[in-house]
Amino acid sequence: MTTISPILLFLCYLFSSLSVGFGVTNADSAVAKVLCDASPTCNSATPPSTSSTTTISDKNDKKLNATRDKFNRDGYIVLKNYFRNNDDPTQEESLVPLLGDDWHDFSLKYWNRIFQVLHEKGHISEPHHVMNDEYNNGKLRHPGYKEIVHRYPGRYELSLNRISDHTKEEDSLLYHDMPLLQPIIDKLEHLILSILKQHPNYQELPDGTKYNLLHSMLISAPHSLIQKFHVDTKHTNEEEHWPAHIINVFIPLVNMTTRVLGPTEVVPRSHVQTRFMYSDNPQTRSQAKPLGSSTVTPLMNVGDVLMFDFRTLHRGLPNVSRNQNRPMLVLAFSIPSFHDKANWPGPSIFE
Ligand SMILES: *[C@@H]1O[C@H](CO)[C@@H](O)[C@H](O)[C@H]1NC(C)=O
Ligand SMILES: *[C@@H]1O[C@H](CO)[C@@H](O)[C@H](O)[C@H]1NC(C)=O
Ligand SMILES: CC(=O)N[C@H]1CO[C@H](CO)[C@@H](O)[C@@H]1O
Repeated sequence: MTTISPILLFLCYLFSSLSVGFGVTNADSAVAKVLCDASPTCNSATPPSTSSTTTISDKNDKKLNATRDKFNRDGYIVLKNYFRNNDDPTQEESLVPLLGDDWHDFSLKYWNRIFQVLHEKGHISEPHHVMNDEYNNGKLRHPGYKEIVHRYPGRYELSLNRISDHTKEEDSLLYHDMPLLQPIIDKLEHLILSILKQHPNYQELPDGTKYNLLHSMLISAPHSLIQKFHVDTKHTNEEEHWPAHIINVFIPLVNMTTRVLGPTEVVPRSHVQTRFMYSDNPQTRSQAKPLGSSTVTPLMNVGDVLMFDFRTLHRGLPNVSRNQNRPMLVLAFSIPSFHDKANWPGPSIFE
């Protein structure tokens, strides 16, 4: 306890996260509590409300800040009815039909199309997904293509980003049938920016780019297997905890109110510990192990949204449905200087 002051804040954050239950003892929690009490900025407790004449924009600002702070603290957030606009019927219409009908229908059509193209191009022997070794043991070339990545047995991610040097052939991929994306982005943008702008390296580009966006569909087929807990990116700073540089936004296209459709499980607050995952030092690395701690599995309807830090441990649960694909729209927003190359390797299916 003698040399902590320069890193007080960080330790404090770390300990308060650890207290969620990565096997820390009560004594550790007591230390965390003391450290937190010693620093006024330690906990992200909501400041006491000061004004009785709050304007609407003040109120919205507070709500936004509270959401952002919760995201920072837990590494994820679930916003129920986010695309429904129940609270403010005077605002733009609900986006539920766009998601539950248009995007849902497109996801199934696109899924069939991409397997058909894989077949036409000689990459797979049948023009549709079947659960057998051909797909699950790597014949759909591991890890996949620019257009489709096989993330795990029965679990595929279909990119919707057109590659810049796209060929005429790519036009056969139904991009022209893609439903509107902009209203969904518009709805999310304010909150996403308030999170990304906290990053020390956040900088809007001279051309006005405020973030990079990758969009895709994550589709679990019947019989998909349970994934291992994983993160989607390394930390940008391994010396201390920095705010998120890239955020996953999971938007269900079907109601997922039971565990039957293989929802996503996350480990709250694990985004802090995962900084240690890639350390060369085994002892440091062991601090990254939050497995066995409590997890959450948000069950979402169309209209809800799950947002999580790419560094938060998560996994897809198995799909016990025999006849229904589970499609999700996935938007990944990052600070302008960061490009997520790691998750989209591979040549094009047209090469
Ligand atoms: C919200 O957070 C921003 C940035 O941290 C801050 O400048 C602003 O005063 C906060 N607004 C409210 C109402 O708390
Ligand atoms: C999804 O759940 C919502 C909220 O419970 C409900 O209003 C809607 O009808 C459900 N949609 C389907 C297709 O079951
Ligand atoms: C955990 C679980 O129930 N997984 C199931 C996913 O679906 C296949 C096929 O229905 C089952 O064999 C698995 O047990």
